[in-house]
Amino acid sequence: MRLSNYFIPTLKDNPKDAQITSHRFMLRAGMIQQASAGIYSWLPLGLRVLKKIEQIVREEQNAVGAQEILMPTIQSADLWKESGRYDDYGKELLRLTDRHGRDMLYGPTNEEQITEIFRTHLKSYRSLPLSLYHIQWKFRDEVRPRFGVMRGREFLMKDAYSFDLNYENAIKSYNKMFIAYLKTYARMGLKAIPMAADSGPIGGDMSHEFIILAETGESEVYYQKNWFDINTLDKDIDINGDLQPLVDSYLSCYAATDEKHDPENCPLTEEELIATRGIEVGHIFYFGAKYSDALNASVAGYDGVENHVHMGSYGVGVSRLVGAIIEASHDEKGIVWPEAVAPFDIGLVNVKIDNAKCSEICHELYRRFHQIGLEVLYDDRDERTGSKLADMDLIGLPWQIIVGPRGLKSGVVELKNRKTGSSEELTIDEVLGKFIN
Ligand code: P5A
Repeated sequence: MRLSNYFIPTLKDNPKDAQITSHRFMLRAGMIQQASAGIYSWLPLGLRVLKKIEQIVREEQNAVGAQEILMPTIQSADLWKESGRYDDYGKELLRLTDRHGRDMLYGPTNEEQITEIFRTHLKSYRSLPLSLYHIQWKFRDEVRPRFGVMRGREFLMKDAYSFDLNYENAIKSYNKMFIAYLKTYARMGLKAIPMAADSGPIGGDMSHEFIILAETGESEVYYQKNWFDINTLDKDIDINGDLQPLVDSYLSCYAATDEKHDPENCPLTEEELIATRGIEVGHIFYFGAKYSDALNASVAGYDGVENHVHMGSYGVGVSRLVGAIIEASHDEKGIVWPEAVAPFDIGLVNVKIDNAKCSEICHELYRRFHQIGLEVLYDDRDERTGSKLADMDLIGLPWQIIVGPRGLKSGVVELKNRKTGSSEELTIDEVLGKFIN
């Protein structure tokens, strides 16, 4: 992509109303634009990151056998009246009336809608276990939308729903998601701690939030000091094996959100406990037959007797993750994208666009990287070098290649690693070699 005609409306100065780093950098890097309170348009650079995150989430859901569907954003209020949540959900639920006077709502979550799909089609235990998910916009009329995409009113969520015949099988489905979540966040370069949490308006008596540690997080959290030494994620977990011992080993390490943390009964000494803040990037729930009872979703069991299915639901804050990753990975100059979610792999800076040699080398590098499937953002703008380099640091692509006339005289370009800041002078072949191998 050529920066000269790519739509990245970067800002030189800090926007006044952005209180936290990720919000500031997202606005300054031209990733999003506020449409109204807590509602954002995603501009090209922001949308690229959102799509990369979405794809990682999708791959890890598929890997545990969940099947992708797409439910609508607008739902009929009737189902919510059946479940009882139409009255319970309160002012966060955006209620609408269509031209026929029918009550509708913009979905804040989809437990009712999915239960309706299930009860229409599935009647036998032979269809179980079943997990379905979608990645869809949600709306919650939050009292205090803030921190940009972190607490929006409209936000993108991956929500999965599991259906099982009994408690034992439902816990197996829960454990699969538990491990899938740890893998998902690790792929994005994040260290997420699963923490005992309150289940709130979703319900049920077992739920875990996945928390990224960050001073700017909205949640107060408590965890065992050596948590990260004890818990390392093995890449080759057999997802179809018995996951209970693994999940138990995670959960045996103390970690709780403030709703669940009880200082009186905490098993740790003051030295062993860390009290800090975190960002909730996911939340999983087991709520048994709460919705299947209310909406009468049942299957015939092995003995022919009807059972209300046991359900769980599993949320990932996809749009929140864009902000959370920036909170976890930035410096004073800008964003430092982990490679897996970076909007482009390489930023190519042409220091002097009116120098024929510089442009020729840039074009050649651009073409060769494209051939090997790497995404390059090519800064071919007629701007001062200083401001081009500052923009590249702000945008935060993992690698920068800086092509200037002085280096080319001795046949080299500069390759800079955004994360470490280290840079080396390499010939064109050497640079290509770094990425091809
Ligand atoms: C689980 C999936 C649910 O809604 N029903 C379907 C369950 N859970 S949850 O905890 O309420 O939300 C799941 C994740 O969505 C993100 N999130 C938000 N992101 C941005 N702005 C918001 N206002 C917002 N509210 C929730 C969080 O990451 C949360 O863990």
